[in-house]
Amino acid sequence: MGLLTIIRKNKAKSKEMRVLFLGLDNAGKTTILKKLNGEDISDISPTLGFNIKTLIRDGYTLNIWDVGGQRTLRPYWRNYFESTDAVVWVVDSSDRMRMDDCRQELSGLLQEERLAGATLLVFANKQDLEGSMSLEQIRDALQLQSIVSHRWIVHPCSAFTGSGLEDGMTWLVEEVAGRLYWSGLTAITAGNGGEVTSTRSDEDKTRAGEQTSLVA
Ligand SMILES: Nc1nc2c(ncn2[C@@H]2O[C@H](COP(=O)(O)OP(=O)(O)OP(=O)(O)O)[C@@H](O)[C@H]2O)c(=O)[nH]1
Ligand SMILES: [Mg+2]
Repeated sequence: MGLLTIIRKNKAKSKEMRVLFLGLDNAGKTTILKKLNGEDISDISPTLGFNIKTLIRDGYTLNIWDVGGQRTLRPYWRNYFESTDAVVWVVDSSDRMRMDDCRQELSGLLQEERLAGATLLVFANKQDLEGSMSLEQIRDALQLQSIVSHRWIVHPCSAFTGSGLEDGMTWLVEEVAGRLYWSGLTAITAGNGGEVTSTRSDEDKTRAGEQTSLVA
């Protein structure tokens, strides 16, 4: 029995996934996680270390690490890379000024060897804010289409309204499960491009007045 088969069998038994929530400070990582967990989101402070949350989705246990994104804390991100199945990169879609910083940090992250196999979900958060960047603008600003090393998706959401959160996580779980547990059935090749989806609420769509679905 090959090593990969043994790893898959063990993973299949536990049905666990390790997910890392990263992104610049103020992006909304902690708020998203609290919203997903049904907690109060009215009083959230910047994360100075990390939070761990366990969510159950589609029969899988997601062990989620939410690490503070302030510049001085970013060098510590690497302490959390080991055995990561998926990275959720959270973006403040209204923070145009720091989009280039955001691109650089993501680009550096994707070069990490220990994250080589990880699936990437980009959450374009704060879509409830007037003037937030569209999915296409975020895809272009972060140069997502040049990513060939990871399977990725960019997904709109709002931690405030909750829109898009569950859809994004559903994609993530299916994607990781397909790769880790059912790879014999689902052929997913690293580097085969990504997708831009839009599942914004009708209200958001109306406000944005733009296209609602795009596949790259
Ligand atoms: N309007 C709006 N504000 C949001 C949303 N999500 C988060 N925020 C606000 O953005 C601020 C930062 O949210 P956090 O969840 O602390 O951000 P973070 O990414 O965890 O930040 P660090 O812990 O510093 O890395 C808070 O004031 C939140 O209330 C959203 O979807 N819409
Ligand atoms: Mg936080």
